Amino acid sequence: MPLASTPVAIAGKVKHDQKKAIPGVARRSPRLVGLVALLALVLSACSGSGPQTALNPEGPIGRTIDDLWELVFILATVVFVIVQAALIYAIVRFRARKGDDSEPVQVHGNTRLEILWTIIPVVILAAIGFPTVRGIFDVRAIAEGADVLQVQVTGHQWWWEFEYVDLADETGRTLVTANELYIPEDTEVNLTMTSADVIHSFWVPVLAGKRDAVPNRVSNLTLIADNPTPPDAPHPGQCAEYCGLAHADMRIKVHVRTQADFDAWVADQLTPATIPTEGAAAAGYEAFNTCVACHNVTVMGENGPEDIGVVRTIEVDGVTFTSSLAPNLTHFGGRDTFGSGTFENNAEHLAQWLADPSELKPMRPELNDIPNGRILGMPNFNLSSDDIANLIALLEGWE
Ligand code: HEC
Ligand SMILES: [Cu+2]
Repeated sequence: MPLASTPVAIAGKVKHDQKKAIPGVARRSPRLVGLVALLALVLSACSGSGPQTALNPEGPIGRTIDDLWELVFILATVVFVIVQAALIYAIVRFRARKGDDSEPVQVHGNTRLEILWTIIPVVILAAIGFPTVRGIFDVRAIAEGADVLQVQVTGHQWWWEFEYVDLADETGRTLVTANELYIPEDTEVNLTMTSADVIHSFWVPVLAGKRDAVPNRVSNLTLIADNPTPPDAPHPGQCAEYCGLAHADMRIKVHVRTQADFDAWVADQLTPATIPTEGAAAAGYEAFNTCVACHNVTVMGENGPEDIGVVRTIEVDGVTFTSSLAPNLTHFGGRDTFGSGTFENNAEHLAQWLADPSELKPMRPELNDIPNGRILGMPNFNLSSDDIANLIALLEGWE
């Protein structure tokens, strides 16, 4: 907003003062001034660095889409310039002159012209149409094969759940995480998606186009990333289908890693959390009793890994999706962000979250319907400041 409002403010000022201060152009053509102001407003949208852009693709699928856009843009620009030049030439060259009322040459029914201006658009549309159709097939192809990383995605109001269905520990527990997706570089990743509630849309512009995640349906999207991302700069994305109150805060971070780093991340994620035995974290673990009504955590129990909390699934078109009530917190401390990629994961934000979640991210927990698996946000549990501090110690320790 601040970017966009500046040129308008300046333009407004010019308009008010123009009668006294600026003779010439501004007085004679206030419309021209308006037009320049509008252009400045539109162009100001192009300034600054927007990492969430489809114009700097970071993988072959994003590039296919960007190449198509560029082709259309170049052709459209050429057509625009030629048509405008011809138009301006005709206006100037054939304008009515004083004392000359002779009828111009009439070209109606000129077969050669008719054929020419039919063939030229056909060629232009074919030049756009063929690569577009091929691009649609390329982008829609579902990645298959043993080398493909399979990730199941469940969209929730207002966060994303990821399950790496082929990556499991020795007990068969699969890797489940939320909002921050890790993928290896240069690898085909097949997202198999659905939604637990309303229609969402998975969109990470530098990697691929948008694809809806629809309740009771399965959809697929392929991601391929060229290079690892810096630790503090994952590829940003967000839900691209309006899905209610916190739609704007339903973001995605995609961390791309080398294969070795990815394998290390997987091994770490498949390690259960430890049950703290002393200090603030141990007290936090007591308070955590309330939390497992919705959240799941895999801890190392006496007889090996066990879940505190409930693992919920839904079946869609023969595919079983993990569909939890709330994000898995087993490795919460290792996430950079929370609240679906919206808040930096630090003690200050966590304290705010635990004190009043809806104050930080607008949600509707009063509509929660846990028995039917429908959740519209995390309630305020009126936790004491001691409980909050202890829970923070617990969660930040679960890296
Ligand atoms: C009624 C269900 C419910 C209960 C009980 C619950 N939460 Fe949540 N919690 C949620 C939901 C839903 C979200 C996801 C909100 C979002 O981002 O849209 C969430 C998100 C979180 C997150 C952020 C996770 C992330 O990666 O984005 C943390 C941390 C968290 N809860 C901690 C707790 C703690 C600690 C307790 C216990 C005091 C608790 N929650 C109890 C529903 C619940
Ligand atoms: Cu959404």
